[in-house]
Amino acid sequence: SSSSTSGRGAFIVFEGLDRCGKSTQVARLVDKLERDGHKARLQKFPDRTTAIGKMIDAYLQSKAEMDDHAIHLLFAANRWECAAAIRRDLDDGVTVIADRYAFSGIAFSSAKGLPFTFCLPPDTALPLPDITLYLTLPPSVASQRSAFGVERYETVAIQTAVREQFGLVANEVKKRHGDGRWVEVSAEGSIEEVESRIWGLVDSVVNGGVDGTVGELWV
Ligand code: ADP
Ligand code: FDM
Ligand code: MG
Repeated sequence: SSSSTSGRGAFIVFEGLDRCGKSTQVARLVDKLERDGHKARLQKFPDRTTAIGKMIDAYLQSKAEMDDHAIHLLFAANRWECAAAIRRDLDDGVTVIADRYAFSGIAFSSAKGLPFTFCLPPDTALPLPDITLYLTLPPSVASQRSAFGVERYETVAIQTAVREQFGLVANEVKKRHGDGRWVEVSAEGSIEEVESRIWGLVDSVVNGGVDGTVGELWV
């Protein structure tokens, strides 16, 4: 592929409820891009390897309690500590595939009752994803999958509230950045079926369909 010589990499974000298949699909997509000759890197959010990430990990495993506002800001801080590396990689022609991003931050915190006026500002001016693929799966199906319920937030009631907030987040992205920045993808069916839907959408983005410069979220 010529993508690594024809400009910057694409910034592609995957979002969706817990257990909808994000981590499975991002891993397969990074492999596929590399096989096709692209430079690609997977970036998980939260990045649990950093000092902030370890605090987040303890919170998600219910080993630590935290004020809702404080943990929201830690999730955002965890993105900021990765932001420069994402921009650098994109500039170097690396396609960055993120497993969750700021949109999870807003959806989960607002599902707990925090207002959008509090939730959006901390992520302002983070690298703007070229496209966000929002994988959809009924919470009743997701909850049947292995390991559901292990971490905080993994209840059908919370997931249903988060799904409603993701709808509002989608509207915000489309309003501020255009309809094309947020695409819903059905996560129902086999891993291979979901994968081919995703490849169909990602193809034009990685093969030249991005703006010259990386934008800024909410700006
Ligand atoms: P997420 O990262 O969105 O929480 P995962 O990719 O970890 O989801 O998938 C959750 C579980 O469901 C894993 O056990 C995974 O193997 C399984 N899984 C993923 N995609 C599918 C699919 N299309 N059909 C059935 N099971 C799936
Ligand atoms: N989560 C994730 C948030 O609450 N805020 C955020 O900003 C982000 C990125 O953390 F329950 C939640 C969403 C999910 C958990 O789980 C992360 P995975 O399995 O690592 O994606
Ligand atoms: Mg995952």
